[in-house]
Amino acid sequence: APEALKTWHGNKYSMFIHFGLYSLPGGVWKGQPVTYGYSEQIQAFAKIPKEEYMQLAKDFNPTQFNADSIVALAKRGGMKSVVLTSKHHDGFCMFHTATTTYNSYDATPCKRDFVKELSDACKRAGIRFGLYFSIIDWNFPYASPMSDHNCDFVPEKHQEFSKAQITELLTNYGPISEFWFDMGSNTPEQSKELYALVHKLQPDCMVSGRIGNDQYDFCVMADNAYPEGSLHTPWQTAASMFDETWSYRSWQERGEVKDKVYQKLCQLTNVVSHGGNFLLNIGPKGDGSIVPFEKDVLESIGSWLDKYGYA
Ligand code: JFZ
Repeated sequence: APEALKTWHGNKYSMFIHFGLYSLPGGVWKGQPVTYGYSEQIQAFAKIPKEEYMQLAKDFNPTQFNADSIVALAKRGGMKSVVLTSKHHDGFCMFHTATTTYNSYDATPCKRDFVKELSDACKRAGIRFGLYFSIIDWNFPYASPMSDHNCDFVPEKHQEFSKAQITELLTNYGPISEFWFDMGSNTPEQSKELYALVHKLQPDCMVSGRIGNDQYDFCVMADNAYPEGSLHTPWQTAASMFDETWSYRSWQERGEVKDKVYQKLCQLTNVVSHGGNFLLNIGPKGDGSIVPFEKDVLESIGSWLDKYGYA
C-alpha cells in the first residue's frame, strides 16, 4: 500500500537491537575471546555443540532490560522506530511461542516475552516497532543447513515452522512496521509464500529483501552502503556500531564517542539524503543493560539532529 510505504519511508532513522542468548557470552567462550565472526553467531564460529549452547538459556535473566528506557533512548536519539531480533540464527525465540520451548519465556528463569515488552513500550511512546527474523535456525533440526548444526533438513517442515512463528509474531503484538527477514528462503515458492503470509496478516507491514528471490517491499544495502544511482525501490541501510559484530562483545575496542558520532552521522546523512532509511544497531549486554558508549553515541546524534532542526 502506498500509504504504508510513505509511513515507513518517513521513519528515516531507526534503532536496530541485537539481543539474545548470545548476548550472555558477549564474544567470549570458555574464557577465550572469539576473535573471528560476528558475536551473535558465536555458536557457529566457536563450534559450540547445540546441547551446550542451549544451556545458556538457564542463565538468561536480563534484569536490567527495560523496554521503556530503551524506547526513551531511541526517542532522545531522534529515531522513529525500533527493530528487535525476534529470532537470530541460533533459533532462540525472544517471544513466548507455541512452536518450541526454546524461547525466552519457557526455557529461562525470567519467563519474559521481549517482543511483547518492547512492542508495548513502543505503543506507549508512540513510535513504530518492527521485527528481525532469521529464516536460518540452528536449533530446529529440519531447518535448511548452514554450518553443521542442521543435518535433517526437510524443506516442508522448515517452512511450516517459519510460517507458524511468523503468524504468531504478526498476530500477537499489534502493528509491526517492518518484517526484517534475514538469510532467505530455500526456494522462490517459499519466499513468495512467506511474503504473502506477512501481507495477509498485516497488509501495511514492510518486508525486507533478505527474504530472498526478489520478494520485498524494500531492499537492504550492504552495511553502511548506499546505491550509486537512483534505485527504483525503497531501500534501507543497516549499520552496526562496530564492523565485526552486531551483538554485545565484551572485549570490543570502542574508541572515542566523538569519533563514532562523526562516523555514524556521516552515514546517516549520506543514506537519508540519498533517499534511504538508516537502521543503526545497538547490542545490549547479557543483563539487558545498554552499553554506555552506545547510549552516549545515540544521545549525541540526537542532540545534533535537534540542534539543526531535523528532529
Ligand atoms: C546478517 C546476519 O548474519 C548477522 O548476524 C546480522 O544479524 C546482520 C544484521 O544480518 O548478516 C548480514 C547479511 C548480509 C549482509 C550483511 C550482514 N549484506 O548483504 O551486506
